[in-house]
Amino acid sequence: MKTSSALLLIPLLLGSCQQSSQSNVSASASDEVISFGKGDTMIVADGNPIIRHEHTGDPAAMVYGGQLFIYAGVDECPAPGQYYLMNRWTVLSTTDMKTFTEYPCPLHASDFKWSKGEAWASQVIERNGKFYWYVTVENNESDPGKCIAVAVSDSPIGPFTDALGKPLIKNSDTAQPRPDMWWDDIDPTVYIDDNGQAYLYWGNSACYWAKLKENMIELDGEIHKTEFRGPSFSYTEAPWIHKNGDWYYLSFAQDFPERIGYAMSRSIEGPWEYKGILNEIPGNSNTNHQAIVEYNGEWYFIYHTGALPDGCGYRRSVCIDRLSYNEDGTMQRIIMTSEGVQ
Ligand code: FUB
Repeated sequence: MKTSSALLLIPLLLGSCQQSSQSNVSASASDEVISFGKGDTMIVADGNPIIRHEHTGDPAAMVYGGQLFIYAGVDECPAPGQYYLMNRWTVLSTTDMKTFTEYPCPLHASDFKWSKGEAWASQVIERNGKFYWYVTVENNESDPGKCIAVAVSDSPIGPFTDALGKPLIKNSDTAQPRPDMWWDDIDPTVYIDDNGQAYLYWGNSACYWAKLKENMIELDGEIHKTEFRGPSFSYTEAPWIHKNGDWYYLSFAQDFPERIGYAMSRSIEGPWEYKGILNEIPGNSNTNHQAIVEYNGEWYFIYHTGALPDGCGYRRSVCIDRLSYNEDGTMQRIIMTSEGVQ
């Protein structure tokens, strides 16, 4: 157990595991908070970064069972190294945005036995009582390069198991913009539209999308490349889809070092109109990776920085700040704070 003025870590002995097949995806203050199992650690965050006992990057978020879940990759590169060393993902939940329960490791890159590991960016979504975790891993020599895999669980905290035994998307599935680009099939984001159709967006250098079948583990039709309208910009990676009112939002990392830009549309299939910068280059990190989520009536922007004392673009830390909209639906620039959202 570790205690500091900046962060309190408490080993947890929560109640017994209570699985649920409830399929609601949004929570209000009155929603019952469901316990899914024992946590390892309770974190009392004192501002940003919210997690300080390990390095975490590429956050994704999901509201389920009355709480907000955060999924992130764990950066294990020892200082002063400057390379990605990511073997596993972690999951935490909160009901007050200040105390976070971290659970036993729900998924390792090595759980995809056919892969060469590397736990890059990911996102979890619930459908029909099952939880689908779309992740980036390194494929084997059969189709070398980064690829997208999917794991499944009956619980938002796992354990998750490989759902397919092979990639959902592999490097050779996307020959554009360049067939030799081994790193373009990364950073999946998933969204279920109001009519029940599920969509997967992903990609570095190009933003790809495809429909998913009801079973969530097969593509439904061809792979498309997103064309953006409006001012020109340089799309990099890290797409995230969310909706507010009648507007769909596609946010992503642009440029390098990365800022977060975004586009808006009346349809999840576009056309997407580029709207400008949402978040600046984060402190001490060349990458920027966001999740945008509404929880208990407030909107949150969850991202990473290199803000810990030994931090950098390969030892990142998850942070949370508020997100606000303008009257016309555009989003106000994020103000990154050290105080956080408490
Ligand atoms: O964490 C590895 C890679 O860095 C992610 O896949 C990108 O989004 C960037 O954050």
